[in-house]
Amino acid sequence: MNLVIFGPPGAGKGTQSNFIVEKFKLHQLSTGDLLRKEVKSKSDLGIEITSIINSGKLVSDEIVSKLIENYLSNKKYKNKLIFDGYPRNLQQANNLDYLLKKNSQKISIVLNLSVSLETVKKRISERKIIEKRKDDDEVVAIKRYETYEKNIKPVIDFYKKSNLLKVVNGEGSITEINSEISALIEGI
Ligand code: B4P
Repeated sequence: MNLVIFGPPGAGKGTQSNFIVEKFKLHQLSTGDLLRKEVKSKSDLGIEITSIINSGKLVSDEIVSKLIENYLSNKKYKNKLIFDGYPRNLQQANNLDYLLKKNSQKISIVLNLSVSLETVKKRISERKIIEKRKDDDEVVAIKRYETYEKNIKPVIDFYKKSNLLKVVNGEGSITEINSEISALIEGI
């Protein structure tokens, strides 16, 4: 089973993906984490994307697509992937569809983790104290939320058409959301 989880930055995608990895023995593919790893390694790509991430904008579709394809073409992860934070816009949704077909795979469920801007601001300010991420600044967090909202609507419509979309209330406690997601996956 492959699964997509999306929601604004700070919605709890990473938190819930960790739970799904443990319970359903899948592999998490977080585009945010992969991009942050590149930044940390100070590779040419990392240097190129540092200012993009720190300003709250999206990294180019081409760069993210290359990162995704490395996983989809790897037999070790076949039908075992959680796409965390990908797709983020319609072009990425079409690209994922293309790459899945090319690698004889499909998506079984799409989880839309829905949270308000107020909740995002609160969680990101708390995380900043612990993790000290440069993009966890309130002004950047608002920009990230707006970028997300602007791009995600066509993605939601895309997955509604294929009947894969499930909206999850991301405002609850971590364990409440764990239970809701478990029930949805077990119901496939
Ligand atoms: P992301 O990686 O998506 O952002 P994130 O802030 O890590 O979000 P996540 O939802 O995983 O939050 P977490 O579980 O940590 O994006 C970062 C940047 O990368 C983007 O702005 C963009 O530039 C770039 N990017 C990523 N994907 C891209 C793509 N496909 N294309 C182009 N660019 C892309 O949860 C947040 C905090 O809340 C944690 O501290 C957690 O402990 C807490 N929390 C979680 N759930 C909670 C709950 N239910 N109650 C209370 N606290 C909770």
